[in-house]
Amino acid sequence: MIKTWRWFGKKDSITLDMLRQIGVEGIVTALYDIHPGEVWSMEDIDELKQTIEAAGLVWSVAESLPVAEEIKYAAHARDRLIENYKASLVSLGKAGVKTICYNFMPAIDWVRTDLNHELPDGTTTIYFDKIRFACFDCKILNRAGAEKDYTEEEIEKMNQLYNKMTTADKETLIDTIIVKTQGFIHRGIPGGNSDPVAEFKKQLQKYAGTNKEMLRENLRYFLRQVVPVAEEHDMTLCIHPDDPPFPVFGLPRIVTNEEDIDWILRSVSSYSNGLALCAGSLSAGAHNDVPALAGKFADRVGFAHLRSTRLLPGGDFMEASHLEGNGRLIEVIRILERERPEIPMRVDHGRLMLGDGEKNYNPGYSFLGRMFALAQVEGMMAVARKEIEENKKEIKEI
Ligand code: DNO
Repeated sequence: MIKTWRWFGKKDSITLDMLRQIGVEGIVTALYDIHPGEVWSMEDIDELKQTIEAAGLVWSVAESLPVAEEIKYAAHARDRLIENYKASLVSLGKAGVKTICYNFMPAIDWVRTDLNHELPDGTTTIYFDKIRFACFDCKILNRAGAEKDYTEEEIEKMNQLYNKMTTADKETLIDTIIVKTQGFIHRGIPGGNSDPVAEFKKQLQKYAGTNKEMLRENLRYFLRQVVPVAEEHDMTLCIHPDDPPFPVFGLPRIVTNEEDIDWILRSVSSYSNGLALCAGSLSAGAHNDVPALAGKFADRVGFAHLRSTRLLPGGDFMEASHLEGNGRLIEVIRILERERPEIPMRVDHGRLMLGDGEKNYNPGYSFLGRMFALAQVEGMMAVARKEIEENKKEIKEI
């Protein structure tokens, strides 16, 4: 697979020159200043492409070309916004950026409750704590009916924790769940960050009455219009799984397991309707066997996110080392190196280590932590390639 790296544009303190030195081959990036729903102009795309190429690299993947919320909840404006999406796709296609990653998570992208969870070795990682999450959901957000989503035991633990939380703890939790993590990927939660909790509530309300079937239909409606454009320009649209792959905030989720992925890939049967196999997101669901998913959907995987999570008691999970955890990356890599050696892959969510913490990197997107993970993944890729070669030799000899 092609070794790519998520780079946050010229504002990123990690430079393209640094990436070339560590063996990165392709860049995964986006026009971060453009609001979801607005058209990516040819001029802006070209400028970014030239910056990347001047550093001796290529722009491999646009991640994300975000899908406007109005498309997800089927507002009147969706047709106009889908036209905008198509226009951005055409320009990306003309610029030679052929792999597009997007998600269809309502209202919120990835969710974590702690961005600096300390590990015994002194590094830190990102963490999802179910009880802390329940504090945000039931007490801070005060979502109607939220308590129904938790067991009695969980509610009791939540009350205990909430009573101990200081105002600063509550602010940090708000910042972690809906400001910081959402801020650097899609310019924050829609509506702005002046009163994030109020804005987020408004956003959730837009989905009142939208169930799983309806959300699926809204995705199909979108795909039926954009996939033909992608086909025409020889592009692959890769849907990113929901992170975490289980319901949050009472919102429907449609990219959580084998059945969901199967439904999506069949809903518009085209190689341009593909999957971003995020081993990390899928691994946070105990129901998912990630290597089995990689095997089953290999021919439709257009992009891979390589990371892994460790599932903990009580519904918590955290990022595991890339060599461990429920993502079982070595097995995933063996399959993808055999079936899809031409696709881009990137490591995702490295730990903070050796001074990364002082650098103000985006959560999950450290330099040294990700570089370390990339080295581990490269090692696994080298083993997988060697095995494939040996296997070919053996077959010839027979
Ligand atoms: C989190 C990322 C996601 C991903 C988008 C793709 O770290 O993997 O934000 O980029 O969901 O649309």
